Amino acid sequence: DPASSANRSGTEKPLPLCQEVPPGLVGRLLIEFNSPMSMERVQRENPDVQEGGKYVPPDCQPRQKVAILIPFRHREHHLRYWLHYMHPILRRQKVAYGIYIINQYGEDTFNRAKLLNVGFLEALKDEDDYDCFIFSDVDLVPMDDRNLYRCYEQPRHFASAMDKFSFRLPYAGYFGGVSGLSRSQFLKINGFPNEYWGWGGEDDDIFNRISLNGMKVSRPSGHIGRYRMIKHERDKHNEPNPQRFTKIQNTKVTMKRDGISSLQYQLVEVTRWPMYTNITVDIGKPP
Ligand code: UDH
Ligand code: NGS
Repeated sequence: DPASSANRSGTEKPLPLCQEVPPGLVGRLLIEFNSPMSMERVQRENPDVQEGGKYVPPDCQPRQKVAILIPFRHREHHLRYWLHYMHPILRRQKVAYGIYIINQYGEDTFNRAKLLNVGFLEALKDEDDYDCFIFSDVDLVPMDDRNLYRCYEQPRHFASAMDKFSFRLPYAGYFGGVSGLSRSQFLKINGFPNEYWGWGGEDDDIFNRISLNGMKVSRPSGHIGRYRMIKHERDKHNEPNPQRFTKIQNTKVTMKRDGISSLQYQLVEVTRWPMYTNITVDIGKPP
């Protein structure tokens, strides 16, 4: 029971609520991707992470339970860096969490937002009491642990200052990279669009959904919201989607029918690895 701890006489005493601002944060971090990383090392350095990549603070009662969802295909070397940096950061941030890799089955066109919709439902199937869902690209690591991975009064955009954009927002409505919505915020916007196949625009559609439903994106300051991205070439089967510009003009109409309410997929396999849960899913292909 995470809410209590055994004392010496064998009776249980309740744990205090975790502090709003965790006391063990270190602030600015050195993040680099030069030397190769092994999963053995990640496991050795994170012995307190439970099977499936789950963690509960041992010394206080967490305020939120967070599912972290990563859209994924063929990025194993990025995942090792991500886990290496993120498990210690999340531990210091004092939330209960689970890491879910949503792995697209087959070689058809990639669909980031649809994978994230699958992640939302599958995480809740795994543990029905997640309060908060954080959607992270596998190649993005925060440079400051004061950027707290939890949910806020308004939908959160965490990656407000990425290195590839010279540590600034590329445009005011940018919602890509790392974002987070509470369960009710996510359901209010009917989840994410399923119909963006290939690269681009799905994050803008999500931003539109948030605004059209009367919410306002919140962000950490540029000083705290800094990120390093692992440099990489464009993936195969994730070419820029030529329909993305017209699609983002129509969010107001499409969000009602296209979203978590219309999601269809075939689960292929769920595997609980020591550092994460892998969900392989067949999401089909573009019409
Ligand atoms: N992703 C995968 N596998 C893929 C495609 C995407 O895992 O084949 C996931 C991954 O989590 C990634 C995220 O989807 O971080 C976003 O996709 P992306 O990294 O391709 O998007 P980004 O905008 O890069 O980062 C686009 C290509 C840039 C080419 C630059 C060449 N110098
Ligand atoms: C916009 C894309 C977004 C993308 C952002 C940053 O133009 O999906 O650029 O792209 N929107 C459209 O294409 C409609 S990046 O510099 O990371 O390649 O996230």
